[in-house]
Amino acid sequence: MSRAVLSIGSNVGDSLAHLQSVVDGLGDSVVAVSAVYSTAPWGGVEQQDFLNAVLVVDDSALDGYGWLRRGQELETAADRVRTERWGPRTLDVDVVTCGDVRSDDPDLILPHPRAHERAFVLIPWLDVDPDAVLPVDGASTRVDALLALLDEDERAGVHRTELVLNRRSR
Ligand code: PH2
Ligand code: MG
Ligand code: MG
Repeated sequence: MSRAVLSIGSNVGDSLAHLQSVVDGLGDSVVAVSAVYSTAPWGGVEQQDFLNAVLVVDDSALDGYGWLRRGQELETAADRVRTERWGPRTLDVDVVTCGDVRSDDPDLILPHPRAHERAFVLIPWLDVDPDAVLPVDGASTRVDALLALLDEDERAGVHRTELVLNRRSR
């Protein structure tokens, strides 16, 4: 079994459709889908707000690299162009955690090294797993506690929307 937490985001084109393409593309592997959030851009690049969501996914055939590859395939299918770091994008699929795997491979650092700083990851994650835990600097920490440590400004930039990602019936 390989259960992973994915953060998905978009701020170019039909962002809801791009997020939905991930849910559709991962099909039966999708275990849980958060609400969709409108989020202020993180990282200092002036750009449009994002739509963000978090998925819990499970597939015994995929390890962390497998999830990374599936995410990159979905980004390519959404015509993702790699330009500016932390800049605008049609679709971003990031592996936040993959079970208890820790990796310092620059191509796939696990857990995601900046997830704990990002309200746009932590808030939707709590939707799908209110007891979620994230190792930070080697110490397992509750995600709700990490969220409470963030600046109020960071949390205030994340707004739940009425938009919904649909899991197709099986
Ligand atoms: N992704 C980035 C950079 N900044 N900001 C928000 N709000 N949401 C994102 O998904 C995001 C971002 C690069 O991956
Ligand atoms: Mg990202
Ligand atoms: Mg990414």
